Amino acid sequence: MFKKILIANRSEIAVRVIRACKELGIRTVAVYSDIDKESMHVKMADESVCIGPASPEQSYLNLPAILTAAELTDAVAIHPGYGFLSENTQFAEACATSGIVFIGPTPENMRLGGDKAKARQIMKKKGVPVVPGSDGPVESVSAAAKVARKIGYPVMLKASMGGGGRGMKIVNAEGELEEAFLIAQREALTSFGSSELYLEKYIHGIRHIEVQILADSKGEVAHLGERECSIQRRHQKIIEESPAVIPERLRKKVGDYAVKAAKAIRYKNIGTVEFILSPEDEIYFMEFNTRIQVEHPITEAVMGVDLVKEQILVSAGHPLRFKRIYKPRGAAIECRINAEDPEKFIPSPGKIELFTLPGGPGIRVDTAAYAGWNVPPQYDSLIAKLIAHGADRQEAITRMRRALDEFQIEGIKTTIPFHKRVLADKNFLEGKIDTGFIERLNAAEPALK
Ligand code: MV4
Repeated sequence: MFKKILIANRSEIAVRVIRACKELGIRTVAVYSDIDKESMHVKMADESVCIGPASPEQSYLNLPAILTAAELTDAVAIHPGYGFLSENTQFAEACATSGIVFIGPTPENMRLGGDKAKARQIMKKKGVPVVPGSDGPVESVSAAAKVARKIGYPVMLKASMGGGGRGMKIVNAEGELEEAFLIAQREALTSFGSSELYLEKYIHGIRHIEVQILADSKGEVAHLGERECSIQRRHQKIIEESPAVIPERLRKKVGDYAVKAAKAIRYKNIGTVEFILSPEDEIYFMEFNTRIQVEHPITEAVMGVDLVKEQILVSAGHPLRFKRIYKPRGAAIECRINAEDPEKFIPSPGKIELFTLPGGPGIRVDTAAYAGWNVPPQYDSLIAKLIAHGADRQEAITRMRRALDEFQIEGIKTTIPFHKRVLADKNFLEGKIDTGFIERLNAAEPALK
């Protein structure tokens, strides 16, 4: 087993990884920026190294500084968490060059995770369903027009190197195509460093369903059920739940597709296969997420597995454990508590004056925040993840509402009031959700005063 791991991240996910390391008897190294000196992840790690000023580019994205910190402390592996360098192929390759294990998939897996047009093309060839559209990238307006005419409008232009909802454009008719294509190309080039686009039929009223996968270095693949992530706002997930509220027939299908997708690209380590579910109950592959995700705790609750621990074990070459005993138990929901205005969703950094955590049966809070701590404006506004687990969806929701009432945060604004609104909504309670849910909620019932 690894003797020492460096965690190339901050906040709750750094704390989460340190906890897994402690249980495995692995020493930990925290890295931190100037303003994160008093952070919980720094206090919890065995050692810590300052890697630069507050700006992410100069600290948590500072590849040479992080590799130097690993070398100075004799860390034999690096866990990247999520965000920051977690999906950076160059970083994974640089780790390998320095003889350090990158705790994550192979560089090839990561490259394919970044190249959505290529991933789509491979999945189609391997028999994993994709939305009707182009076979790989579309090189020109005329090539796009040809595909669009065949599949019919509306279509969606997507940046090959985009993803997570960034760099997408809906085109309603051929008359709009040329202008949209040129704008999308230009935006893709500035945002992702590549102007390459691909095209898909646009499907309205979809749900976002993703499947957790875990694969060992021998290529054994297990799936750990699905998560419903449709409650999102401008591609930022806000509430996730597991299992998804779908018929058993679809649950089986999406799990099988995910394993097939992972095997087709010889996927290693932890990952997520993202699908969309159409109103007609068609499942389509969307993309690979080649990291541990924010919402992993709901899968942990339902499957009774420590995913970070399992991830570290497979990274160290261990075979998959309990391959046949991943059995779902009950239901879990996660609310992302952000330091944001709950009506306008604009960041609300500052000093936390009071921080009283909820507790009791079925409640988990992943956080690195505490009373007296300053939420810095430089980073993501996620300050806590509240996870409720129950015997069924109804109990998980009831527990979540109870825990949201217990959670007391003062000094900054948080999204807790917004979560309370969603969890009291009739459609949400009936499981009638899709990616348009929050927009409809705000239109029907403008934010409470
Ligand atoms: C789509 C789609 C509809 N049709 N593709 C957004 C995240 C990225 N992984 C895939 N996304 C979508 N792709 C086709 N062909 C709808 C989404 C989508 C979405 C689109 C608009 C507004 C909110 C959305 C939320 C999730 C997914």
